[in-house]
Amino acid sequence: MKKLLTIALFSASTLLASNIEITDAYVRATPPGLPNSAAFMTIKNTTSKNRAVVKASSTIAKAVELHTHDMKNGVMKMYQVPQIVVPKKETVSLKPGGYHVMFIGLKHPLKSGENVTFTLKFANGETKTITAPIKTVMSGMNHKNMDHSKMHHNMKH
Ligand SMILES: [Cu+2]
Repeated sequence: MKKLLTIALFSASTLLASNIEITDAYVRATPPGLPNSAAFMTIKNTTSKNRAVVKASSTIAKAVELHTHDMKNGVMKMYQVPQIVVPKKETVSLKPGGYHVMFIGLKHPLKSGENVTFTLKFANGETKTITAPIKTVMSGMNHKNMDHSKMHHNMKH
């Protein structure tokens, strides 16, 4: 456990050194049998050049892809994108319903409280290895519970 923490701290300091800062990274926990998951994070580009994530990789899944969501004919669809651009001096958020790093064909279920390590590759050849915690993200919420006051109430528990 101590070794893991050291590695996490080391990679955090490495991230700061290169003017691309990755924060708030987490990976969605999966119930047994669900073969896919996704990672979300904030990517800040403090340089004066546009940067782009062009590839993601990890040993936890058979394939790792860069994805986004978009409305098509009134339906939210998820699809692969060739890159995620982080414009100079800007921040891009990878979040549910938007850009995400998709893990396809997980080798085992992702349990809340554990970590996932994955690597992002940028267009300039730079790579970032991130160790992110696995978190339970509310999903598949029953439509009957979409009333906001009820939702708020449910979230307190
Ligand atoms: Cu996806």
